[in-house]
Amino acid sequence: MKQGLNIVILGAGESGVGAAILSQCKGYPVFVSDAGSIADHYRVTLDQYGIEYEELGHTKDRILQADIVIKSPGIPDTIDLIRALKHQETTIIDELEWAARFTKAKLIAVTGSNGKTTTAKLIHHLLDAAGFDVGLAGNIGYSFAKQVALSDKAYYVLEVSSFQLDYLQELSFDIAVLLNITPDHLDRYQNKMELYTRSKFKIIQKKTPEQSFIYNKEDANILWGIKQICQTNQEGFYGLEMPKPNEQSDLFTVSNTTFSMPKRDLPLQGRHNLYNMQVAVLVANLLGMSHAQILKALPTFVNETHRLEPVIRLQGVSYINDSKATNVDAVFYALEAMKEAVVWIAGGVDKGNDYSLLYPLVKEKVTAIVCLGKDNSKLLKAFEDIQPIMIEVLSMQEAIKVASLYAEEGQVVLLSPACASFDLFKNYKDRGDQFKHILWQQHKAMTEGIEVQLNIKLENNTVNQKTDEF
Ligand code: UMA
Repeated sequence: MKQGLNIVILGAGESGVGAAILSQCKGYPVFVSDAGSIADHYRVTLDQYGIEYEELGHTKDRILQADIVIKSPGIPDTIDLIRALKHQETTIIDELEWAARFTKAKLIAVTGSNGKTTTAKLIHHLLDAAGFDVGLAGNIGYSFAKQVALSDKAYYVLEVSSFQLDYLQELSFDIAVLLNITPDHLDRYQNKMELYTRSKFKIIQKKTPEQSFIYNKEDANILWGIKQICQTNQEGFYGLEMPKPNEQSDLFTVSNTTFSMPKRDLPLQGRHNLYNMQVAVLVANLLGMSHAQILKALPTFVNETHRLEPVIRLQGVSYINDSKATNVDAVFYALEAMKEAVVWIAGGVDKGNDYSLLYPLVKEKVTAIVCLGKDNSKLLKAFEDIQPIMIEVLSMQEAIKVASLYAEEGQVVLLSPACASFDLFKNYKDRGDQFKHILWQQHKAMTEGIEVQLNIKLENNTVNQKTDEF
């Protein structure tokens, strides 16, 4: 064991257990503390590695002895223990920062309010298809620390949430991507966009001139951040822009590169995805992938479920699962992408949403709103003047039943909640899976002879079931 560095890990979920394995493998004495009960599979792992831990409470005295505390991202800053650690100036870092100390890999970090998972996966897919030794980690899949400990790679694509960014200190990324900044998680940032924006900008706080920064050059919050927060010159900055809504060209092009390909060969639809694909191509280009390699790899990308996922057509009505849309901006792009009239299933736990951005699209496209949440008061108030048909429900079963009553042939039922899910569901995946499962049961129950298109992929992902988007 290495002497002299007393490491305490707070939280024994994916992040904490990964950090504990890495610390143990590198010879550091480590103690894991969890306020709740530790999930069985994580407890087994801690036992296997002989890592000391406690659960059902944090022993404050012991934790305050730590030289370094590695804090799981889901633990709020406001708990007493974190306040006490900060008060005595104990170093608190995120698992990403800890893991990065033990790898020589090139790091590509992707953050933003929307599109991070898709973009991180796109970049990973392009590099992987071209034969790079590349891992995908961060706010997705197995923790970065665990991968560094057990199967280190030459490159990592890291999806990075603002909770993870909050505790970055020295870490910088070879390529940092800031996709967009729109209101999200404001409950964690005292309802202040400035604090949330500052958190996002930590992604380049230690950037060197050789490192690259890709950002949306039309995003007002990002432009504010570049002006107010960036201290240094703008070497290695690459601004991209979202294609315009009326953009007619059949060609997909990426500025800062000479890459182009026919839009019909692209794997994803929607303006927001054109932007995400531009970012991924630019990253691949910066890392030396040839146009021929990108041309070959991009069309074979398969997106995750729960993102504008067409599920089924029943009696002429199309059902679309966009359960991952847990903020207003994501719903904006979902509604924008709809060509037909929409019965919109929304609601859940509001994260400080300002729904006014959606008013024009709701006026234009939405024929009824099904409010699926325990407390729908904010949603009801926001839309009462523009949509007279609003029905409150308390289960997915009811939501589908009501939506199908209001949806007419040729229309769409869109589950795109703009809210977190944990009032009625385990997480957004559970919410989307229930939507798909009920539709599938309905289809089975229906008599033969009705035209049905099926596309159901139920997930069975035991690792990192997102607790939710907060
Ligand atoms: N806990 C304490 N003390 C507390 C509060 C919680 O010990 O005061 C314990 C809980 O009992 C639990 C553990 O902390 O056992 C959970 O920690 P966590 O919530 O940080 O969850 P992890 O399993 O470690 O997963 C975290 C990220 N979770 C969050 O940010 C909420 C995962 O992102 C990430 O993939 C993982 O680290 C990787 O290392 C998930 C997520 O939902 C997918 N992210 C949010 C989002 O996408 O919107 C930000």
